[in-house]
Amino acid sequence: MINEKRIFIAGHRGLVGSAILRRLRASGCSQVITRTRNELDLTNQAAVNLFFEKERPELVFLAAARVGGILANNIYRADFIRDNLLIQTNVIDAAFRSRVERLVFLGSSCIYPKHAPQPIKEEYLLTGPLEPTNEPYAIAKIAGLKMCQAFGAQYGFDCISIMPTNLYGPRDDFDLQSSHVLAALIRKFHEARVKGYGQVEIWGTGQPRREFLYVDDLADACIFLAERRAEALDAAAPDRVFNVGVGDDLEIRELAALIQEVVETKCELVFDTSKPDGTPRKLLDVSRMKALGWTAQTPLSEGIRKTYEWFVNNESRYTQPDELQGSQENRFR
Ligand code: GFB
Repeated sequence: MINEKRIFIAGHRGLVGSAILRRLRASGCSQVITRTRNELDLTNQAAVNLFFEKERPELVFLAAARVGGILANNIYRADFIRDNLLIQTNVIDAAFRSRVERLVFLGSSCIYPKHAPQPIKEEYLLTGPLEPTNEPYAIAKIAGLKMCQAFGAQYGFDCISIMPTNLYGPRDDFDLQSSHVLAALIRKFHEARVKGYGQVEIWGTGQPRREFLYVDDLADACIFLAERRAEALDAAAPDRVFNVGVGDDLEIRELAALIQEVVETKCELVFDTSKPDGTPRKLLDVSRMKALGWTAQTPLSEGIRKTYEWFVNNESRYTQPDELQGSQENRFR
């Protein structure tokens, strides 16, 4: 049980980190360590080393990352590869040096080849070219996963790499330039309803298929894996990589219809095909998690409803300039 451990969540203000924090607090963890970006810059190696030497966490969830949707990945290519390589290298190395007992690294399903057979098994990693729009981000995440495996092989450092499918939920990024599709469409349909717009713009053809996981389910999977014994993890995944998804996907145009229903707005969908589609399909094979006894619990329509509710209650953050909107903080998980 991890309740007694000193746990550091890197990236506790982001979508994933905040869900892990909620989940740990709910299960009575009393020694959770967090730092804002102002308190600890994870791209600064000396500061990260000092933090680990002083705080000596026993378990680390590495959920800090520069993240974004298809457009942000494609535009800020240098920032995505640099910041993610720096953050994860500093944290993994410092965790190893300060004798952290276990580190859980958060990756992404975009590490797999663009045209991987579906559903995507963990073994398909590095078997083909990546999707160009997010190649720098994917390369950084692959490096993180490989670093975890290498530290495990050479030094026996206990790491788990989790590859979640497309995520959504409370504290998602609703800035239309940097967000992922689900949050973007919630905002677009909501604004259409409130302002009476007759049309909503959908990027691309609407035909790509995506799988969506509610972030609290991912947090549950992270803690489920963090609590498993090393032998059980090795037996289930000798490479220590675990896909986490729901096992089901849908077309972007179907997602749009679902969100439209939740937001209760009627308007025409206009497809902007000057925007990229990205990878045609990205459905994860989740048999490793299933074999361990874990499955996602939140149906998509319920997750969308909860996320929409959160958005409405926190809308002012996204519609007025404040400390979140447009700042780097919101784009770091
Ligand atoms: O969620 P999304 O940005 O990321 O886009 P990816 C998914 C699909 O939705 C793409 C379409 O085909 C988009 O063109 N889409 C339609 C929209 N309307 C919109 C919109 O208003 N906003 C956005 N953002 N998309 C990201 C990667 O890929 O997925 C990251 O770039 C990461 O590296 C993340 O892996 C999970 O699924 O295409």
